[in-house]
Amino acid sequence: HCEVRASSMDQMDGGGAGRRVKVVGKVERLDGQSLTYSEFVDRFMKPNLPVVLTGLTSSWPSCEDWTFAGPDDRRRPNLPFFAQNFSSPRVQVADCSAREYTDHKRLEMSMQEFVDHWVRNSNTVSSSGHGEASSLYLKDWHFVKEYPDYVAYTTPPFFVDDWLNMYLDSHPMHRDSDIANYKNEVNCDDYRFVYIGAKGTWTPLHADVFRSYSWSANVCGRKLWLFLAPSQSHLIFDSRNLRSSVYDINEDVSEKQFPEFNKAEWIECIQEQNEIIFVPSGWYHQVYNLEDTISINHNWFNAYNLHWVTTKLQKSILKTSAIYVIILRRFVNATWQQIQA
Ligand SMILES: O=C(O)CCC(=O)C(=O)O
Ligand SMILES: [Fe+2]
Repeated sequence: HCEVRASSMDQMDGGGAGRRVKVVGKVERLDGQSLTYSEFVDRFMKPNLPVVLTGLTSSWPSCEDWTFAGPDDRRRPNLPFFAQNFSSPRVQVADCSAREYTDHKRLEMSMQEFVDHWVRNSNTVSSSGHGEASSLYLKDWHFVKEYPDYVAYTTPPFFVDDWLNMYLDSHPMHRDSDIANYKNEVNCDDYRFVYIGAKGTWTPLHADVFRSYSWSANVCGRKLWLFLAPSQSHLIFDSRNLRSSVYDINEDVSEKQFPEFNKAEWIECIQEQNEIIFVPSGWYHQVYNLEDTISINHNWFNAYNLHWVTTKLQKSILKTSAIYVIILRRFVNATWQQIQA
């Protein structure tokens, strides 16, 4: 049958006409000030459902310090402030125009280099008369860990029962300042991140690490989220290679490789400035920055999703050990043949 394909711009503008994926619902939005913790547990954390919460960031210093006032009450990233005050020598940056396996190609650069690249690109005027936004997306920046004395935000009460970060805080991995340990240290030590991306940067389809929960707050900017419930996650896997899933729901997804993809029913959300989204365990999601966006994001688990995390870890251990068995068998065979030769 013939289907009109939405361009990626339609998708990124949240436009409906000709959309390619089937969107069947929107994420609920609630005032976080009047929601109680037990309501949050009963309605979202326990049943593992997404929600957007408003009104929880008004006292965050980051919302002022990291942004400029822009038109229509929309704030814009204050990049010089980052270059001046948080001049990290190495930040992880995804190049959203380049795929590497299941993710974007990752680069490392200094904060200053990231800011310079952004400014250079926004000053370049293309034939359409608009600046070409940078395709570089600063991700997984361990901000709290790198700048512990600067209080950028306070974790909303709904997300403080966090065994993952609590555990990692009390079991520091490498505390020496040896540069060789730097990369290892920032990768292992917590799951509290800052993301900075120009309009058009995006995150490919994925479910979060160990099937943890995540929450993500827009300090400024807007994001378009597309979610798939865990009961449907089998629909986005390769029919022959169950380890491989769809990378970009907006591209021409091969029907041969992913025969059930068109059956998937997506839940959509446009997350505005200062709103916080709760991402439940095991929900696949793809995310677009509809404006230049700064977000703060934690991954965590607790009693309500521990079963998701342990099941996932058990499966990964089984898979990894199966791979080792195959490699070991090949090694033994090769060695045996060498001995016989
Ligand atoms: O904001 C993004 O680009 C991705 C965030 C995300 O995947 C998450 O918070 O789980
Ligand atoms: Fe995620």
